[in-house]
This record gives sequence, structure tokens and C-alpha cells, in this order.
Amino acid sequence: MTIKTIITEPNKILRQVSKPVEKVGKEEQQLMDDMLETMYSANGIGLAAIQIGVPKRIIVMDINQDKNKKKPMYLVNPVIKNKDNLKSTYEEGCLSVPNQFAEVDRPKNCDIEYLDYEGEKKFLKAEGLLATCIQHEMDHLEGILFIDYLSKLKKSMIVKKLSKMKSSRIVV
Ligand code: GNR
Ligand code: NI
Repeated sequence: MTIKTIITEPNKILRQVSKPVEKVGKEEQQLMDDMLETMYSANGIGLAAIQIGVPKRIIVMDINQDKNKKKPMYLVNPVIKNKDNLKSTYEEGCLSVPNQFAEVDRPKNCDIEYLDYEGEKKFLKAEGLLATCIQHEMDHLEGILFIDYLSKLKKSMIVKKLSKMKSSRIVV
């Protein structure tokens, strides 16, 4: 297992639409292992493959707070089957938008279908933080970031800050 570098805004790679996985094989499983280790090391609760530069429709998540009780989830080719008309608001963050947080409204519940680590078809009814996280991760598969839901002004302020942070990190 390897900890990979997480790509941060602004970066066009994050805007790519990820491609469906044809078969969950060794390569995909190794990718999921790397993604999980990368996510844990960054203290995140979810990670999409594109965040480490791989445009495949693969997500790993662990919304469990207790670090001693790891409950990893692997979602390949997830599809939302149904979502709630009822919305809920969460303060969201993103490992690709470091240290920036904002409230986002999303459907409160959603049902999804996906392939698991073994490539088996699964169905999941998600609510609360799990539903929010799944939708946040599935947005990554479409090249969408949570800051895209903010006002133009808020979004541009965040992108500006991140650009500055990036340029100030260039060491000649
Ligand atoms: O670690 C993360 N926390 C989080 C909090 C609220 C809503 C969504 C998230 S996902 C984020 C990790 C991440 O960037 N996944 O793509
Ligand atoms: Ni994210």
C-alpha cells in the first residue's frame, strides 16, 4: 500500500469525468488499498480516485469517527437510484480544497447501487453524513467540487486563496 499525493484546486485534473470500471480486478483493488491509506493519512472520511489522479469511478469511504474501529467502504461504479426531496445542510470540506469549509444543501437520503471490493453488486440506503459524503464523492466522479455550489464570489475567494498557497509553496 502506498500513500499517494492528493491533487488540490485549482487543477484541471479534478474537472475530468471519471470512466466506469469494466471489471474489479487486482489493479483496481490495489488502487482502492492505496486510496484508503491515502484517505486515512489525510484524516478524510472519503476519497475519489480522481483526487489521486486516476479517472476511474471508484470511491473509498470511512465515516466512522473512532480510528480504532475502521469500517472501510469501497464503491465502484456507484449509481444513485433514488434521492430524497428533503434536503439537509452539512458543513463540507474536501481534501482537494484544503482548509476551506462551507455549508452545502443536498438530498437528505439517497439509495445507491455499486460494486464492492470483490466486484459484487450491492444496494445501499444512505442517510445523514453517509448520504452527504456519497454525494460529495460522486460529484468528484463528474468533475464537480463542493465549492461549485457556492456563490461566484465565495468560490472565487477560495480558489484565489488556494492559488496563492500553491504559488507561495514553489521553492526555486
Ligand atoms: O474528509 C472529508 N470530509 C467531508 C466532510 C463533509 C462533507 C464531505 C466530506 S468528504 C471529505 C473528503 C473528500 O474530500 N472527499 O472527496
Ligand atoms: Ni472531496
